[in-house]
Amino acid sequence: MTEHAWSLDTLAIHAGQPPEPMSGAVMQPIVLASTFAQEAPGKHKGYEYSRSGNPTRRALETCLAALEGAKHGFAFGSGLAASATLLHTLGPGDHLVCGDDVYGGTFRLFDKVGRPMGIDATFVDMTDPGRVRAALRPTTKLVWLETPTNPLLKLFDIAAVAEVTRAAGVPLAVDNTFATPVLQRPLELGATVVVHSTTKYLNGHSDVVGGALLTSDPALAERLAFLQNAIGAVPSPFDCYMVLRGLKTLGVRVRQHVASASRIAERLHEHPAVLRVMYPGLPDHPGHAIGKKQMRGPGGMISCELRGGLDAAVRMLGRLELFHCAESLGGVESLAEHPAIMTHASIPPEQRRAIGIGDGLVRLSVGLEDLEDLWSDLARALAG
Ligand code: P1T
Repeated sequence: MTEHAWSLDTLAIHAGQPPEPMSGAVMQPIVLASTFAQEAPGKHKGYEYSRSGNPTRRALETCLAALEGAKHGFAFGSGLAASATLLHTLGPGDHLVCGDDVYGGTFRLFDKVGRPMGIDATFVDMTDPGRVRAALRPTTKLVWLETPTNPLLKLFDIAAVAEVTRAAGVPLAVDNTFATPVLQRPLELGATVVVHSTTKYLNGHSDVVGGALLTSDPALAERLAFLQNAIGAVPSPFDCYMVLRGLKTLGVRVRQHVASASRIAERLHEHPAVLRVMYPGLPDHPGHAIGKKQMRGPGGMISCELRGGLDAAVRMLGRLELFHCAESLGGVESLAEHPAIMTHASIPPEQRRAIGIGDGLVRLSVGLEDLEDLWSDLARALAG
């Protein structure tokens, strides 16, 4: 197959998924086998043991790599399993630089797991790439960013940060979970490796926890292949199948998430109960111009600060009927959550406040329900 010539919507349906040779089945078989018969010791058909490699996982890894324009893909049992495996490319005495606004679990991984391993981390606001340069040390082995960030929806200029990391010879990891490859392709902008929580938009139906790493760097790919097998944080074949199934509609889903979120963000912006709306599609967003440059749409996530602070946020979340109050994002159903109490509780309160995660902050994952139904739910919850 000449997959490289196809557009993303086509790759999402076909990449890594030729019809099954025996029956012609057009959907990938779920190969549950934990082990594979060998003709003679060491003489096998490419699979030995399902932790090391599995045909259903291989199909997913090939498809995800194609979507990100990567040569190599690695799937994991969760987004954090992918991140933890990447963290293991560093060792005691090494240092990493991370964006100041990341998923709470990513902060916790670097702060509470990496530091005891002897890996120091510096968190910096990367809206000025000069701060990344200033934070680099001779021992820096990884620069990590999310854009758009979770939960503040800040945008960092991937190409500008990549220029800094390339000059220093340090790999750049970009967590592309919020944007998806439909809206942003970090490897084309100079990133070394893309990180995903496939739990979110890629699977898209809130029924799988998974993760992935995608890279075209041969040395990093070799190390990741070793670590994926040696650490063993791999996904089940069934979960791989589920993500492959979800991926087939990724393009249409993400375009609709963007269309609905854009309208809701505009309306929230005008709402008297809302102090501030964080959405890259709004012209007053500080990263609006960067978004136009590096993204094909501002995404389906919106954060907003309510005038009434914590009480107003908790009241609003309690009044919503269609939006579920729940962690996670990127599914067909709309979700709302309170970052300070829920997804970012693992960040110390003073640090949360310092970066702008206030007690009145509410994060919305705008789903695929009817736009007017969603708006009437939000308007009712914000009223009074
Ligand atoms: O939950 P898991 O599949 O392990 O993925 C972790 C992760 C990594 N990167 C980003 C940007 C994320 O948002 C997450 C998980 N986030 C949530 C559960 C959340 O509600 O924000």
